[in-house]
Amino acid sequence: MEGALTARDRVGMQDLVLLDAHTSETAVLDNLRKRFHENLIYTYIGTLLVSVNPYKELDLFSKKHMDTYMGVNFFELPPHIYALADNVFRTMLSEFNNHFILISGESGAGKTEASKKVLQFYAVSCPSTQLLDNVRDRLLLSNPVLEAFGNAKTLKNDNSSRFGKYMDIQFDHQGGAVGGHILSYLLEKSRVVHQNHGERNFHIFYQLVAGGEDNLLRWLGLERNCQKYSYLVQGECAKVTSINDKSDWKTVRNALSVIDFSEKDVEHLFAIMASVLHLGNVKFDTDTLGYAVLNNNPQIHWLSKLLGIPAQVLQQGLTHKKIEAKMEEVYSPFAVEHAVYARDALAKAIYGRTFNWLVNKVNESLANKDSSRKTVIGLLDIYGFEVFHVNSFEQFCINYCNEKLQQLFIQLTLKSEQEEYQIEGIEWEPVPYFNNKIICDLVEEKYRGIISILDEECLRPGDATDLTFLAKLEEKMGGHPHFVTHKLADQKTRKSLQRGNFRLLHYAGEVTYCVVGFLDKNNDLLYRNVKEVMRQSNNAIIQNCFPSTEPESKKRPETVVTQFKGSLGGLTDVLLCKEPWYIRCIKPNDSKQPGRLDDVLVRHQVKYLGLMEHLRVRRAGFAYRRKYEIFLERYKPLCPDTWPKWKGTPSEGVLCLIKHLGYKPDEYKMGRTKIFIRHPKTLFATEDAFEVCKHELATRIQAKYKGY
Ligand code: AD9
Ligand code: MG
Repeated sequence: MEGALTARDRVGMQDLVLLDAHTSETAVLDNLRKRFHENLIYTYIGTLLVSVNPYKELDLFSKKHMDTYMGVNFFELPPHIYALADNVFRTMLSEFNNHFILISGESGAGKTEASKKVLQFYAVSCPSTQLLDNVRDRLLLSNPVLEAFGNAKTLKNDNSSRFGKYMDIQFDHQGGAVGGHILSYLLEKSRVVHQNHGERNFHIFYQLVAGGEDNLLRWLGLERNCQKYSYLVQGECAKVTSINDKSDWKTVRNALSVIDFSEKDVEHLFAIMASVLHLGNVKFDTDTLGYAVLNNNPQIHWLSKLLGIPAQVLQQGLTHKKIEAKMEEVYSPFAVEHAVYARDALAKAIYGRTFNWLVNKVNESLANKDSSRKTVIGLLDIYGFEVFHVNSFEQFCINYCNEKLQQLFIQLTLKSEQEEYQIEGIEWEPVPYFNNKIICDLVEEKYRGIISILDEECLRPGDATDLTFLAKLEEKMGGHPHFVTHKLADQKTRKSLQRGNFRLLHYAGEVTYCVVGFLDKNNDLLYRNVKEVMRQSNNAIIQNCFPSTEPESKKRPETVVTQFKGSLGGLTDVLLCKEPWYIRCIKPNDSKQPGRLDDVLVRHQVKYLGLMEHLRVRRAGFAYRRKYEIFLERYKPLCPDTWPKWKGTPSEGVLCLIKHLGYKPDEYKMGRTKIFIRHPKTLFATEDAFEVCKHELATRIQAKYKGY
């Protein structure tokens, strides 16, 4: 019928590789838009999954959907996150190796939701026993717990991850999920004491105040009113329409029980949460000499009760600093400003350390006791790239982390893929791409990068301030193409820059950072005597978090950003020894609205997520490659007349085998050590034939032995 739209016109291609040969960014954008408006949020580029956040519940994630995608060849059904999860799972089972799924995209793009969907798929669909049901529940329920303590409402996302999370799901030989392990990365602790306008503290506080049972709140000395707590009201948005703190409280309480938190653990945990709120309300008076004093402070009473520390000791700890002079200990009083700083530092330390305790506790509960060899699928869900009106040290760390993940993606896909063709002697027209290594180096290069300069200022005694740090940056980085100072702002980005700020041209866009607080946050100092005060606590979690054995070495502890750099390096090592899979998440609009796709915003993401380059490499390249020996070993039963008599090299064997299977010349290429297959379909056909062959063999054997 003339003028009628074909299904393909309407819903676009499900794999971008199938678009016309010289695909433009506009064509990719059009395709994503068409699909988005048909509620088709998933699209492939080969085996990479692109996911556009629908900002509404879609009927795509039922048990029925899981069953549909379980065990079906990847390209047979419409793209789905379950198809990717299933593909990873089956590859792991057949090759008995380790994998990870890198989920990336900016804040609010849907990474955390995606990682939950993958986990749910494994928990529900994998073979299970009664014993494993227990593990499954714990895996699933670790999510609401960690989200309650590690996520918060920001201006970008009502449930924004404020820590990085890498989770290994461990499987046995049969594919049963038998355990898990979580690594967490740099929690944004500053949120405990300060929130920007329109943002909240971590969810758990609001859940406790809204949902905590009357007698619990009474015991904790809390009122059922967030407005009473200075740590909860700075953003002026304690209530969020998309969040039901009361019912979330019930979920979290139930989850804590399932993952082995004893009643005592729970009691101690919430005593700590309440203590943080009381601490925030501690107000200091000034004595006649101008020093901070605490007069009849009701908060001290509650802190003393909940933490099990004498009120006197707490009072002294919050208003004095211990100085060791000539074999003598002297207590020097704080000015109010200092006392407030020490109080906030303590609140952050308590929260941050309790969060780490929580992750360890969850890990104990997920630990698999059986020592036989397991394979794992890792899920990486980290805070996404973010740009606010004012960006500080926290955004600097988060965006640095995103640069590192982008670098990993580039290394594993664009770079290594093209290098492999070269090594294997496959004819190849190189695809150019932007390598963000230059930005990673700008941030982290030894002795010369921003981190080194920041640390140098943090460790320099004397007059180092945020502004001296900035001056050093300007002096040393001024000429760098991705660094902008206020002197050069107009030339490089044509946007002026205020004093006290510097701008980085990140792979995902430019971000202006305000240096105020960089030194303090990076030092993250906690006065030694405050630690000693905490050690007197009879709260078991606090005892665990402030152990008396904590080394008080004379050497300065590593700064926050250097620790973070180290842990990201460790993460890269963990990932590099596994087989990678990718989910690239896209945020359709900035207003969290369903059904709206902002072209400019999405085009920008298509660009910086490297989708075009990935598409070009995929299209020109080969979806599947395997060493000749492995390929031959798996598929030679398909050619029973030739084997086991065959004599020759593995590559000759593979040639003979694929001739037998009828591969056409443009479907494959023979490299030095591997066979490269252009389309997954070719391989899937071979896999299907292999399954049939296995089945026939099994039937024949059964028939043969029937008579016995
Ligand atoms: V951040 O970097 O942690 O700030 P994420 O993790 O990328 O960010 P998140 O997964 O939390 O974003 O998604 C943001 C919100 O979008 C969710 O709270 C949901 O309301 C919404 N969302 C995301 N994915 C889906 C989905 N598949 N279906 C429905 C979704 N809603
Ligand atoms: Mg998230």
